[in-house]
Amino acid sequence: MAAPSKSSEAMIFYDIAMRPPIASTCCSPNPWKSRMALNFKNVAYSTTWVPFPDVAQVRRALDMDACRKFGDGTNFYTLPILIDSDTNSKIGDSFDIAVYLQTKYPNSGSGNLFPPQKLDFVFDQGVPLLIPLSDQKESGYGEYSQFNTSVDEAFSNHVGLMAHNFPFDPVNMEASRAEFIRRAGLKSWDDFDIQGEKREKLKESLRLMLGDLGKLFLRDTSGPFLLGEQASYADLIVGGWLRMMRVTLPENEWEEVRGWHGGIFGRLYDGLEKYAEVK
Ligand SMILES: N[C@@H](CCC(=O)N[C@@H](CS)C(=O)NCC(=O)O)C(=O)O
Repeated sequence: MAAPSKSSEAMIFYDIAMRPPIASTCCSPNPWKSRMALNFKNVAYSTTWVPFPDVAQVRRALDMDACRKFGDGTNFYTLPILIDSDTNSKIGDSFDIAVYLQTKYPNSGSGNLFPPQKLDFVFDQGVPLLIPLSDQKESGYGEYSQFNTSVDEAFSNHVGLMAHNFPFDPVNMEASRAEFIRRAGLKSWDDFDIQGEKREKLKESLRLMLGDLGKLFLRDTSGPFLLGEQASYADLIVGGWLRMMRVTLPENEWEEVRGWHGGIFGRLYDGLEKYAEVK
């Protein structure tokens, strides 16, 4: 693996802090995509952990525009952000971060994040999302960008299974929950607790969606990744959501998910462990 250059040590990666121990509770899918991309490229960086209620303020203080909007059109300030003082770059979207890393470090670490491949996963059975996704931008990696949007949409349609278990830090739990309640237009935190028949239905929908997504992983079964033994950013995109599910689903359900469809997603999760170090 290529050794990180001295200048790259200046990179700072911003993620959302959950309750201690942070390294095992962090569960935001988009920051996870970037963490795995940084580790894939084997570049040096440090993480700045931002308390959930401070995300907007931190992003604005860095003089960065929002890359996402709420349903009512107001700005939704998000992480991850990557700051590279070496090139005077501030990047505030996980897909842009992956493209930036690929451009700056084309051959480092595990190699190309964007090897050519067909990523024809379409998710079209969902309901409109409570918070719309970011618009896609021209990146030169259209197939990956489309896949990122489809995967985000597919998993976002199932966050109802995960929200109630969000591991907020006790120091800001009340404010964090209040913000979730406000966004969802609900009355209390208990309203996020989906149980019984409604939960089983949503779980079945998740299982079917993963079955469709899993078909792409059956084209090359020589390894856990879409291209067999060679990981790419597409695997990291799915892996970010697997990380969220591992932390926020009840343990027995996470074990079920790992085993669905012949264990495709359990194997993917395990295969990505080598890029999952929290630094
Ligand atoms: N398109 C953006 C979306 C980023 C995003 O939605 N980040 C979420 C975490 S996964 C966030 O920062 N949420 C802050 C909040 O909910 O207040 C990206 O890929 O970076």
